[in-house]
Amino acid sequence: MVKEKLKIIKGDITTMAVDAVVNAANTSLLSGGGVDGAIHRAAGPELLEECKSLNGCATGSAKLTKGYRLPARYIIHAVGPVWRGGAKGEPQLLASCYETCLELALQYEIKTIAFPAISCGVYGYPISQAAVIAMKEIADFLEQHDQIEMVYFVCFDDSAYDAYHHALDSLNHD
Ligand code: AR6
Repeated sequence: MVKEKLKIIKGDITTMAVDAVVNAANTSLLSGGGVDGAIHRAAGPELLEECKSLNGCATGSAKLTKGYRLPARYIIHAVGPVWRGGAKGEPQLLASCYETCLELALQYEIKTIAFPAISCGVYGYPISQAAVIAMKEIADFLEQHDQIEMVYFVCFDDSAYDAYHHALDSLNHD
């Protein structure tokens, strides 16, 4: 029952006591605004030190660090695409972000993971379209791998919360 493992909540991802929280980072991995800034502030300066050693990250991919002062054990830094109208590979790149995060989760024996709406802030990806991609990628992955027990979609605003519920309702999974 994949749908039972998908939880949409409102809140601040930095407070989530899960095995891993996902960050919406940029290719430098050296922190920025939005959820990235919030995660770096909450995790403390050691996080930036580890990020400096990673040599950045390609768009559509992700890299893992420790969680430092966060309740979460790990942080998976994912780099989503900047929205340029939708015909520049944005859907594939966004899907690839989610997939890479989930592959890393498998590798690090992560059972609970929380995602923000990657690319839906500064990067301008329309939340209704991004939510469908996120839900589908995650549901398909959970169908194939039963290690992950719970996935949280952490929404900072009502539009994300509504978009995820809509995407969940239209999912072709139990
Ligand atoms: N908890 C959960 N969600 C949050 C939080 C939070 N504490 N703060 C913001 N959001 P954004 P992007 C939501 O802009 O679009 C950074 O500067 C926010 O409402 O953080 O992928 C990076 O360094 C939105 O729905 O990420 C990159 O340069 C979502 O998180 C760039 O922004 C993502 O918004 C990445 O842009």
